[in-house]
Amino acid sequence: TNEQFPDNFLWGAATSAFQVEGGNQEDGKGLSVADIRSYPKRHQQLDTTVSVDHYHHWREDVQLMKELGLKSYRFSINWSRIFPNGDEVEPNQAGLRFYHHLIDELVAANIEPMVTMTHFDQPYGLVKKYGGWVDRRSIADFVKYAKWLLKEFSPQVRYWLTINEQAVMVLATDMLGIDDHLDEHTRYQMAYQANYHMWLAQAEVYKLCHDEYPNCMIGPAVSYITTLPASRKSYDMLAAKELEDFYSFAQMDVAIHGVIPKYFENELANLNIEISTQPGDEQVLQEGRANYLGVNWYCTTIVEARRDADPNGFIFRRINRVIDPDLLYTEWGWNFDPVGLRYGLRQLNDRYPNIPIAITECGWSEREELIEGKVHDPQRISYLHDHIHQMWLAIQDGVNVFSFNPWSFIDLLSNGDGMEKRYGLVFVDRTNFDEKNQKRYKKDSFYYYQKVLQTNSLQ
Ligand code: BGP
Repeated sequence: TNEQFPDNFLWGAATSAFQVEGGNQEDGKGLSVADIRSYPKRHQQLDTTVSVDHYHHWREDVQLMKELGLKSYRFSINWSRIFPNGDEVEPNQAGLRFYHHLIDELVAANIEPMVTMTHFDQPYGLVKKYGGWVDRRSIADFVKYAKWLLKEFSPQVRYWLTINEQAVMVLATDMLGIDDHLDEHTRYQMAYQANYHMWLAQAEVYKLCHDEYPNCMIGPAVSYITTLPASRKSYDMLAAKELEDFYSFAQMDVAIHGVIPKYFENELANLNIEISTQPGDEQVLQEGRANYLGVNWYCTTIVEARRDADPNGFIFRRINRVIDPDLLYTEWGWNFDPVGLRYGLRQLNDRYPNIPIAITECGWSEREELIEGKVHDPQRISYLHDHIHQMWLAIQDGVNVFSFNPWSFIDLLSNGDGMEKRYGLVFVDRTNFDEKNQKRYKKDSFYYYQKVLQTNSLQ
């Protein structure tokens, strides 16, 4: 095949801390929002005390990454390993040590670390103390944490991602530690205030990073759900655009342009939400901008306008999601629409010309079992093949994509479905719930991806 990738293309794979590590109270680690959230779901093996025990298998896992031929690895640092309650002045040395060991091992293996500062895991201590991101004090606590990470790890880590998918947390408000029993308006009021604080906190960190660590790249990891109209009718097209702008592009517009877009403010007004701000905030956003985008891309969503809806109602009440009978869907309703990736990347390049893009997540989920030591996952292989092909075409179109990280390197806890919904290239046998000695097995997709990496081309 002649679908060759650029020489220095960063072929990676992705995970996040609470989803793989386990050891959620070891070596001084405090509990995070993710840990608290996982407890009621223990029956689905969504239990961060064990996860897939990467905390004790990291050496073996890096060995597997080497064998796979990874050029980079996207993972996250567990905030409450470093600041157990979030408000300490000095970091927890044992927490820093774990990541030093991991990063040293990666660098020795020539694997470029791409590090997320927080992936759904604010220290629960901050939620108890002042309500977490909802409170303005969270900005200073995040900036302090980010400063420490940059200082400790920036010589080895050049690619930083600040906050993972804040739009997801804002909609699933319990991921911010907001009480589920509150009425919807109160929860959204709190969540969008939290969203605002996350924007300010990241702007400060972008600026700090550019000023003090000019060799680093830093940006957000955004959930980009490319949104398509169910028909060519103008009202469906507008509905699709409005949803995509509000959910995905607002996050990127703020990170890249440093201004909160008017369409976003209008939606908050539709929800009767008022954000409290302080003088100088606009300047903070303006002065702190990302210099690349981490884009989590899985599928498209197809929407139609609800023409009976209140035109001044919230965007999610102005649309219906539509299932496309021509597309394949996972059991959890995520479609297989690879051309959507090329189309989405083109849109990003139109909106943010020349901004480098890392695809920080992209993957296919299945319920899977080990059969005689093997896992056959042909659907994941064709997902990878077709998405890599469309990404290659987007690069030919002129889009600056420099890295691709399938979700996930290894089986891990899915946010809603624990170990029942698997994404990994590596299978983890967790049939025995409390089993610490979780064995790893390479799936068929591991060998497929390995070939792509060896040849630096589509296979
Ligand atoms: C993204 C998150 C990941 C991951 C993935 C799959 O939203 O950044 O943490 O879990 O989606 O989602 P799920 O776990 O719900 O299948």
